[in-house]
Amino acid sequence: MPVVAVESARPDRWKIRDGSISLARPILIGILNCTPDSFSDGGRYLDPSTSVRRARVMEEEGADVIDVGGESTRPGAPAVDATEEWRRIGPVVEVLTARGSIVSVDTSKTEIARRAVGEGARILNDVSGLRRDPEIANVAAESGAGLVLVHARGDPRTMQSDVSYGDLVGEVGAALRASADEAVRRGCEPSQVVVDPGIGFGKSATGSLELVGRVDAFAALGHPVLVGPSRKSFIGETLGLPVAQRVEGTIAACVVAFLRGARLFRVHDVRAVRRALDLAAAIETARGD
Ligand code: HH2
Repeated sequence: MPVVAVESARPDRWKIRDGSISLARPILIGILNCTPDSFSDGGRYLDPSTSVRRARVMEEEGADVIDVGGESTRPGAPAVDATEEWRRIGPVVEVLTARGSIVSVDTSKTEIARRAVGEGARILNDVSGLRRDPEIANVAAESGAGLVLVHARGDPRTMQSDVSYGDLVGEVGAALRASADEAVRRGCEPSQVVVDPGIGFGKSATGSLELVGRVDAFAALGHPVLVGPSRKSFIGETLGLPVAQRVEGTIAACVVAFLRGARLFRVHDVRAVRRALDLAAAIETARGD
């Protein structure tokens, strides 16, 4: 099914809780996984004081937002209950919001979303795109939080068991359109909603490459587009490199996505991606785009 543009204008701001973020320059979202089992940084930021230090470093390197997560979504990751998820992220969210960071919380649970906005989180990042717990959209609507809706097929335990699609870009675009419509139906303003094609979430390596190259199709939906290629396995499979050596691949994916219309980038290697995207943006400006 073709992706149909319903709003032609490219949004230049993203409405989040208590304000908005200008999309005039690329927005970097630094990844803070307070998990024992995340695929590239699992176990490194379990201690709240270490997490807060890591967040500060990412902000100094150019992160605009810190995305805090307490449940790994790597393929095959075990589920975590809400009590454990909050135990991992609650103290970190509390300290980061108190010191003025823009905090996003990476969760698919309404209960965690509610507690997070109660502690001052300004963005909710739902990797299930409202399929797991659609009331997250009600929490965004009530609080004014920005809402990132990610395309994923299946859940982390099953998502890599079937990565074949008839028309990958069309199916992902249609699903994102449906998720965004559901958010609006539950009271969100369209300007709160960001869409994300879900690189690696139920996608083959080739599929992930295709999604990065076709970001323009998702930008045509009329919501800002976020991409999360950071250190993911499609880079490893394409270049034959382990997780620790995927920074150049991450940069290439972010720059290509930027040129196709992505405006938000969820990454581990903030300094390197910041420099690359700022240069790409300067080139686009010099071209007059
Ligand atoms: N990818 C991951 C987690 N959250 N959120 C958005 N919006 N987009 C993504 O692509 C995305 C995401 C998975 O990566 P990571 O956090 O590095 O690993 P893990 O899930 O193992 O914690």
